[in-house]
Order: sequence, then C-alpha cells, then structure tokens
Amino acid sequence: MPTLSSQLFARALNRIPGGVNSPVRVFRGLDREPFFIDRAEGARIWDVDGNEYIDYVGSWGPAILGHAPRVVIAAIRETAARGVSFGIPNPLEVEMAELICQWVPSIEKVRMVNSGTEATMSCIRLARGFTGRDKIIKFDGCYHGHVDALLVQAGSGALTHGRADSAGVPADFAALTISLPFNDIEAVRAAFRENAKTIAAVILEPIPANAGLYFPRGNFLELLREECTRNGALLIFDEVMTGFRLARGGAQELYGARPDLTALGKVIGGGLPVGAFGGRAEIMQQLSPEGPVYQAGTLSGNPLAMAAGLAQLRELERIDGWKLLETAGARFEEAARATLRDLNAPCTFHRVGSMFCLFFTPDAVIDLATAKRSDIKKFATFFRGCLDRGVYFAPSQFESGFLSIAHQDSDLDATLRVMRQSLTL
Ligand code: KE4
Repeated sequence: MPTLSSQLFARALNRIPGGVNSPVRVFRGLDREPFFIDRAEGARIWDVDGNEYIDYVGSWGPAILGHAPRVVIAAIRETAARGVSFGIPNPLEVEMAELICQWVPSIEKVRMVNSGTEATMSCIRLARGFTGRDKIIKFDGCYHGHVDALLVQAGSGALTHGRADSAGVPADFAALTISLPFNDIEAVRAAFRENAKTIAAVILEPIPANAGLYFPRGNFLELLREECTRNGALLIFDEVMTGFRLARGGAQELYGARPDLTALGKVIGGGLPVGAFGGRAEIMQQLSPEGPVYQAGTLSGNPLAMAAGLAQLRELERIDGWKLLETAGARFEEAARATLRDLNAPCTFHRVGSMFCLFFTPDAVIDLATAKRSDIKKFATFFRGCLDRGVYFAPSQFESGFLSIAHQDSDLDATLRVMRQSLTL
C-alpha cells in the first residue's frame, strides 16, 4: 500500500514542476521521495503517515524557537483577527524597522519585503542605482535567492541540482556578475583592478551556509571592507540565514564588520513570508518614493509577518536565545566530533552558533571547490539512515543544519546515537 506521502507526491508531480514548490525539497540524489508534512511542534515534525522526526532543517532557518512557538502563534492569531493585509502603513512595520535598526547598527534605514530573494535583488538594484555602476562581485557557492544577477555559481538548490548557473538568465546579465573563490582576497583585488570603477558592489554570505557551512579565513571580511571602500563599491552582507540567528546583530556582530547594506529574512518573519534590506541612510534614501531607485511590494510589511517576527525576536531577546543556542551548539559539536573520532569517520564537522554541517570529506573545507570534494553517496546513505531512524537533516550535502531553542539535550543525545548508527551503514 503506497504511503500517503507517495500518493501526494504523485498528485503533486501532475501539477507542480518536480512535485515541489522549491527544488531543494525534492530529495535529489537521495534515492528517496520527499515526505509530506502534517504538523510540527518544538523540535519535532510529523509526516502525513504519522512518522515523527527530530527536525534540523527548521523551515531552512525561520524556526529558531522551534516549530509553532506559543508566542508566535498567539501574535498571529491576535493580529489576524483585526485583518490580514491592508496595503496601508501599519504600526507593526514601524516597530519592526526600529528593532532592526537598533539591533543591527550598520542599518540606519530598512525596508521590508517578502522573501530573501527580494531582499538581495533590491540590494543589487540599489547598489547599482547609488553607484551608477553595473558589475557585481559574488562568491562561488554563495546563494542569494533566485535573482537573475546572482544565479551565477550559486549554491543551495542550484548546486544540489548541478546547475550553479541558471537557464533563462541572459548572457549579458550574467556577464555583469563576477564570481570568485571565497576567501581569495587576491582574486578580489585583481577583479577590482581589471574592472576599475565599474563594480557597484560585492555581495556575500559573511558565513557561507549554502554549499554546506564554512567560514571566512583570517581577516577576509575586514580586507573585503577595505577593498570596497578603496574602490568605491558597496559591501553587501546577505544575512538572510545568519541574521538574528548567530547573534542579536547577526554575523556582522560576531566579526565586528560594517557592511553598507544587509539583506535579511527567515527569522524576522517567525515562519511567515518575509525579507528586509537596509543600511546606510544616504544609500537607502535613493529608494522610491524619495529617490530614483524603484522598489515595491503589495505585502511588504504586512501585519501578520511583522507580528510573528516581532514576537519571535522579542522572545529570543527575553530568554537570551543566542546564549542558549551557543551552549546547545557547543554541546552538540563536542559530542559529534567525539563520535567522528571514535569511528574514525572521514568527515569534517563545522559549526557556528546553532548552524552546523557534516561534510563527507576528511579534507579542510574552505570554499566551494573543497566542499565539492565531499562524497555525495556517503552523504546520501547517512541521510537515509538518519531519516529511517527519526532524524531529519537537510536533504543535501550543500546545505546547513539548524538547532533551535526547542532542541533539548535528550533530542541531541538521541540524534547522536542515530548519527553513530548511520555513519556505519
Ligand atoms: P528566499 O527567497 O528563499 O526567502 O531566500 C533566499 C536566500 C537568500 N540568501 C540566503 C543566504 C539564503 O540562504 C536564502 C535561501 N536559503 C535556502 C536554503 N539554503 C532556502 C530553501 C529553499 O530554497 O527552498
């Protein structure tokens, strides 16, 4: 008897491309069909066939408090009772803007949008409008959403599905995007020399998490800041994933960095569709209706996403969630590393705060090229082993895992037991 998930997937394939509304959900290369979710609470999810999993995807980042946190659900219910969307300024978007600017000092003005893609797309257009320049530097393996200008050597689903560049992006567009190896400051300097006064911005995930998770080496971020300032280009941090997750002020707080623009998303919506972008006031003033750079959105700043996001962020601050997540993350990392040592497993484990990644390569992972040395087949066996034992990790080697406030020590201990079994399959 086919499972309910497989019946739903068969129907989905009839009417939805690939059966999914986002490619990374399709379990590509994992020799499994995706399951369909029924409900979620805390650190756990249940599929439509009643199978329970400890969840380390967390809706790809938003579920930092765990699923269906009481404060968020209450805020949505209460706000929805007064109307769902107005297209008229509402008090909650003012509160959200004030909170973002207070928590992220580099952001003097901010505008809400409805996805991370919209946030990065708007940053690119704004940088081009502000500088009068057209070219963009990004880094191989960094993923910034499905923006034409940034689907060049992109990570996440583009990488998982083996198409780091996308069809449908005109060659003339792609030619304006220069993609370089992450951590290679000499390549950045050479690109600025070879494209003098034509580069509008450098955009990056300050801690890349869409080709698996790896880190800026040495003072790479500081040198990027210097090169952008020296060459009159804007520095854009894509903190859609790291923002409000790794620290109250995101990765830029951890590294003491000061980008010109920041893209945000995920956590600030409490699970509802959201994005935001902000930065120096003199740049943001270029946006319509004050300036010549047009950007707009029917549902931007909608009260439900604002209420959910504010409730989540304020709860994070109330409980000092970042400290709790660091404690849990360190505990998980220590036990995971001990397991890998004990099994002499050919793996590399990376973690920062509540974000982690297990690469199936013994080599150091510092950029996309080294991440791609991972043994995808071993990852697939590990993923299936964990799934069959009730642990759901991101369905791709080129993604990151997320802990939430809701993950208890007992969940982590159970997960580590499952990891140990799945690493020896
Ligand atoms: P969205 O448009 O999917 O809301 O955000 C795009 C985006 C931008 N920047 C970063 C750093 C991101 O990680 C993302 C989206 N992340 C992926 C997971 N790696 C979303 C999952 C999906 O594509 O279904």
